[in-house]
Amino acid sequence: MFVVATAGHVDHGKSTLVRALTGMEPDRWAEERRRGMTIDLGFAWTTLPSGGTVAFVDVPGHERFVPNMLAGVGPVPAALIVVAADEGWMPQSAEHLAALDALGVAYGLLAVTRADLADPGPATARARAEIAATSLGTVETVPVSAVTGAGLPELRTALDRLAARLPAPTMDDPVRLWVDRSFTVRGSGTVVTGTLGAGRVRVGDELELAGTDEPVRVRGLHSLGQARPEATAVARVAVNLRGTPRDRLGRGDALLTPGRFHHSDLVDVRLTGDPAGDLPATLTLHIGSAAVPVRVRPLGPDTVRLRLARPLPLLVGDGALLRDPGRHHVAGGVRVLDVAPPPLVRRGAAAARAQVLASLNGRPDVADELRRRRLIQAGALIRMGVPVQAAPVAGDWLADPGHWRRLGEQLTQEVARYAREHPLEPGMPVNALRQRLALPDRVLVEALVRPPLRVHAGRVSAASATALPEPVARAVQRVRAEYGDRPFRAPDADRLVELGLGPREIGAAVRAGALLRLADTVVLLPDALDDAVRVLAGLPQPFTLSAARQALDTTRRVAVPLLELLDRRGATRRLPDDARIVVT
Ligand SMILES: Nc1nc2c(ncn2[C@@H]2O[C@H](COP(=O)(O)OP(=O)(O)OP(=O)(O)O)[C@@H](O)[C@H]2O)c(=O)[nH]1
Ligand SMILES: [Mg+2]
Repeated sequence: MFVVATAGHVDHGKSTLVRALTGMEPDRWAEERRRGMTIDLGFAWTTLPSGGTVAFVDVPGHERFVPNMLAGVGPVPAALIVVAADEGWMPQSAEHLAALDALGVAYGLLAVTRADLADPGPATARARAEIAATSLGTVETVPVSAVTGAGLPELRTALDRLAARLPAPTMDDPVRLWVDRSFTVRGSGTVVTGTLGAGRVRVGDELELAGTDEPVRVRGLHSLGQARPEATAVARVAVNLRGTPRDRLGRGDALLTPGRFHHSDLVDVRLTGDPAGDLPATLTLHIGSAAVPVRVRPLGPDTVRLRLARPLPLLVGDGALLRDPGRHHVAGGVRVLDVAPPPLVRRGAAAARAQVLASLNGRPDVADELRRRRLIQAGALIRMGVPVQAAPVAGDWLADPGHWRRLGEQLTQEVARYAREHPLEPGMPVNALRQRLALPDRVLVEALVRPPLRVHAGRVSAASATALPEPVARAVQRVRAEYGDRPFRAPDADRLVELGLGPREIGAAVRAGALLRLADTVVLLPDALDDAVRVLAGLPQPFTLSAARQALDTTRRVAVPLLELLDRRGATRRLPDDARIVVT
C-alpha cells in the first residue's frame, strides 16, 4: 500500500477527485456534506492498475482548517496537489505547498481539476512553476474532470508510477504511529487511526502511549476496512486498544515501540525557511499529527532552541514545520539537531552552543554524539534516534575515547594523591573516586582501573608501580612497553639484567603487583593470567602443552610454569594423560 495526502485550495475538487477515484466518501461528517466543504481529514482507498493499493488522506482546503491539513500530511511522504483549472493558483495552494516544502515532501503529482470548466493550460503552467521551486521538484501533471471522467485513467497510472518511485519503508525501525483520529466502537472500545510509516504492528503487541509510561495493548487491527493480525509499513491502520479509555488519547498523540523514544520538550533545530532573527517568540510546531505551541530562542543565523508546551517523542534528524497561526504563515521547516540539549546557563553559553549547532547536520552519528556528551548510556542514544555501533566501556556506558583516556589519567592522579594524604588507608574508596571524577556509575570507576592499580574490597589501591623505587618502576614500564602486545613472551635472563631487574627488584615489583613471577627469571605482566585463561578457553578441550604454547604464541620456558600456576589457581586442570582443560 502507499499513502498519499491531497493538498490544495478550498473547493478545488480534492474530495470530488478522491471520491471519483475510490468510490468512497472522504467527507465523513454530515456537516461537511451539508456545507459541501471538508473540515477534517477523510480517508479512502482503491486498487490501481498495477494491482497495488493507494490510500488517500483527504485534507480540507479552507484556511481555517490548515492545522487539520497539517495533521494529515505530517506523517505522509507523498502528495496529490489539486489546482482547479477555472480558479488557478490561490492562497491555500501556496500555503499547502509551503507546508509540503517545509516538511521536505519529495514525491507528488499535480491534478488540474475541473478541466471541463476551463482550459487547464494556464493553471498548469503556474502550478508547475510554483511546485518546481520546492522539495517536490518537477512533478507529473494530469488534467482531470470528475464530471466527465476525463483524465482519471491517466491519473491512476500516474499514481502507480509515483508509488513505484517511493523509497521502501524500513521494517526494523521502531513504531511511531501518530494518531490522527480516535473514536469508540461499541463492543470494542477505543480505536485510533494513523499512517504507519515504518515498522510493523501486530495484534497482542504492547505499545507505549507517548507522554506517559503507560503500556497499551493492541487488541485488534484493521487496515483498508479489514481485520488483520498484523500491519506493515506503509499502511493506514486502525488500532483497537484494550482497556484504554477514549479520552486518554486523540490526534497528536503517538503509539510507540516501548522504550525506544526520548520525550523532549526542549530541542535545538536548524531552520530551512525564515531566518532565526525573523521568527516571532511563539509559533506552533507541527510534526506527525501533532501541533504544539513552542517558544523560540534564536541561537545562530539558522538555528534556534524550541521550548515545547508539552513533550513529544522526537528523534535527531526528524523533520517538522513551524507555523505562525495568527499570520497564516508557514515559517518554514526545521530539522531536529539535538533532542537533549544542554542548558544554557553561563554567560556566553548561547554563543558557544550556536557554534556547536553550526557543525551539526541532523544526521545522527554516534562518534559525534560521544564527542559532545562524553559519557552516555547506549540506550539513551538509541532513544534519541542515534544508531549505536560503538562498544561500551562498562555496562551500557559509551565514552568518547579521548575523554575516557583523560579520566583514566585523572583516576591515577587521584589515587596517588589519596595515598599521599591517607598513607595508612589501603587505597581510595571507589565511591570517593566516583564523586571526584563526577562519574554517574561506579562500574565506570572500576572499568577505569588498570594495572598496576587494582580494585580490592571497594577501594582502589595504590599498590602500584608508582609506589616502587624509581629505577624499578622505570624498568617495569620498559617491560610494559616492550611486551604489552606480546603478553606471553617473557624477557630472557640477559634482558632482565640489562633492565636492572635482579631478584630483589623483581621481588619488590611482584609484591607491588606490577609483575607476575612464574619462575626465578621468568616474569610476565600481571594481566597475563586472565588473558591466558581466555585464550586457552578458546582451544578445543582438552588441549596439550604444545597446543597451549602455540595458541599463546610463547615458548616452553613460559608455557610450562604458566600452566602449572594456572593449575594451582584452579583455572586449569591437568588430566592423567597430561592434557589440560580450562575449568569453567
Ligand atoms: N465541473 C466540475 N466541478 C467539479 C469538479 N471537481 C469538483 N467539482 C465541484 O467543485 C466543488 C468543490 O469540490 P470539492 O471536491 O468539495 O472541493 P475540495 O477541494 O474537496 O474542497 P475542500 O475540501 O473544502 O477544500 C463541488 O461543487 C464539486 O462538485 C470537476 O472536475 N468538474
Ligand atoms: Mg474536500
